[in-house]
Amino acid sequence: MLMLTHAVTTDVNLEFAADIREGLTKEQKELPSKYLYDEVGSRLFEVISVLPEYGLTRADERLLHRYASDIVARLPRRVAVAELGSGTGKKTRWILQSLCRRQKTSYYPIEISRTALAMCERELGDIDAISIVGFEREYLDGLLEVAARRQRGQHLLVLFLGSTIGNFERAAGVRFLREVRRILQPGDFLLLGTDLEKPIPQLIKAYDDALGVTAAFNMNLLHRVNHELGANFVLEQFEHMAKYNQQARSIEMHIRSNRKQTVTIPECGLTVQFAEGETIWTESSHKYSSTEVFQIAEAAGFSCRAQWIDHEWPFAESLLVAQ
Ligand code: AVI
Repeated sequence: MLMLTHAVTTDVNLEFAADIREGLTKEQKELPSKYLYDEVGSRLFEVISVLPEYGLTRADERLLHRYASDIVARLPRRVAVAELGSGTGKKTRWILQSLCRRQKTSYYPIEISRTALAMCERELGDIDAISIVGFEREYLDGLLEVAARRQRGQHLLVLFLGSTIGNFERAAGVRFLREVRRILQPGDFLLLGTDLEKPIPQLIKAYDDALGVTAAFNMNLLHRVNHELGANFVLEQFEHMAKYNQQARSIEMHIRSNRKQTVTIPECGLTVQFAEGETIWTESSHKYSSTEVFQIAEAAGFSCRAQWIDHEWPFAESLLVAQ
């Protein structure tokens, strides 16, 4: 069964304009990374995930493929699956197949990207004994709706894969997991994927690849602002930049102005001045140590039942249980 629950229509453009205005009037200009994922951005991210320099997605998939039955064996009998940010759903197949072999399974992908949600439903719709209901929602709103559909005695397994947690500031990541915990019941599970620390040059290459796909992914934000908010960013006058932040243990993506210039964004009623070399910070990707995940879990009201680590591209899959 395939069903898609669309977002309650809010004026998406108004919210986009307000967020862009807020971000570009800060001292360190910034644009929220969630806006990287329009249709073009979602497709570019798919390409990033197969680049030789970017091992994160392959590591995540390797672990899920290799240990799916191990993970499923640790879950209670009656369990429904919700996924926060399903992407195309490709990496979720192994767990769902393993679960569906032992029971009929409801799968609820929660995604703000309609493109990704549609891709996910196409990708996984062929699994026997699965029912898919997609939610085009922010993560917590979607999870609340999924929890409201929970049947008596049914547990939830929440998947938060691909190290999306890394795109939150560290403290905000814990706060987010606490919110997830608040929606869950004791004994529910969270499978959390986290990218682990690795040498800085390797990280720089992963976020500034030779083909320029990550650069296009990042610059697409300016293209989007031009297209949707009538701005006049000249893309050639900006460039993609990846840098490591030692203190935050994160790799940051920025868009750097290569000259002094002025940009107007009519839909935001905004004129923005850029100095030469000034940047717009568009994303942070935090890297973790495997033991740090236990602490984060505990701080958020979970405890870690099991952890699987990929050593080819250090990455951890941690199965957390709500306390
Ligand atoms: C989705 N997220 C975990 C990716 C990451 O690695 O932080 C997004 C990304 N940005 C650039 N490349 C990939």
